[in-house]
Amino acid sequence: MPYNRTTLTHFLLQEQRRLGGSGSFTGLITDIIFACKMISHEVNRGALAGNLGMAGSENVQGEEQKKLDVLANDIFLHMNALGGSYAGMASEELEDVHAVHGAADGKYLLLFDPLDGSSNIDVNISVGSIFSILRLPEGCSTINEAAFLQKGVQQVAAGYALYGSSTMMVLTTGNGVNGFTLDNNVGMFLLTHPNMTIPVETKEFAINASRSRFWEAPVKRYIDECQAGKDGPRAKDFNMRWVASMVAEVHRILCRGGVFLYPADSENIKKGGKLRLMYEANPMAFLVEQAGGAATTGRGRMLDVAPTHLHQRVPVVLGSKAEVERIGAYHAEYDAKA
Ligand code: AHM
Ligand code: MG
Repeated sequence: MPYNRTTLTHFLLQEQRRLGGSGSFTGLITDIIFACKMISHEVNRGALAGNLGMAGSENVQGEEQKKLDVLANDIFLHMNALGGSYAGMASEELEDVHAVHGAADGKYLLLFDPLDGSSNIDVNISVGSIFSILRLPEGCSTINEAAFLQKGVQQVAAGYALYGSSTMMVLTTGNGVNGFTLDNNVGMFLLTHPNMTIPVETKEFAINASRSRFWEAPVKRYIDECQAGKDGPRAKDFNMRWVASMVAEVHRILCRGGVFLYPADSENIKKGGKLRLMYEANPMAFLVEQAGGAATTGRGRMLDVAPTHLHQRVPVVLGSKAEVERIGAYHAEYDAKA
């Protein structure tokens, strides 16, 4: 067993020393680590613990909640209130923001999707937790929605836990991206994927092709060109993946490149898109940029989107830089002609 590896806690302490500041990444991340270990355990026990199936309730988005959605949300809320770093939290599963009682000194805000990709829970396919950390705005004394409405560029840290064939925590504090694998025997995340970097070029795309009849022309053009392979304008064959778990898709892209699209289409545009800006798109965009990739809405950098509401949805295009830029150019060409 490789006990010469760096633990996530030691990695955070090193980062803190390197930055020389008084900010405590360890304090901010420690409770997230606990929460994700607990969720990993519950996901892993699955049917044995009676964790599969529906909870019989709906979240703010009108989506039916799974038992594990509710359990993961409760774990995140409980664990992250304990350390006192967070003055407030917001979750995909909660309509309103959650003020942390007794955390008057909390200087940060935590946003999370406690269990993303939950359509995969009952069929034992990878799911994950996504989190984004913001500073509590200067002088803010009331924890309300306005306090959370900050652009993605203002994130202090972001990451995800992937509950896959192994459990991993992938994290950025604005200084690259590092991946840690949970060693269940000792209950610690160990550094296994230092300096994760997305290759600039790729031959792999991910999109829910069942929605192709709703796509806008630039998205259709991009996918058609990929599918035309060697004989088409790209002059190379592309492969396709769709896990329907954004965490798993982003993890694959961080490991071997690729591009992921959940674009606005003629159906989902009524809601602004499918994925949520504050606790899905922004943290993933921060990670992807820190790994040398790019993340946009198709029409502008994701991290520059000015949020208007907590559960706002956005179109998402992220991954290998050259592909994301190409998709952006196709949108710009199309818009210029419109
Ligand atoms: P969720 O937060 O309700 O699980 O929804 C988000 C998920 C993403 O992980 C994934 O990319 C997408 O929804 C899959 O959507 P679809 O069911 O259209 O394939
Ligand atoms: Mg989600």
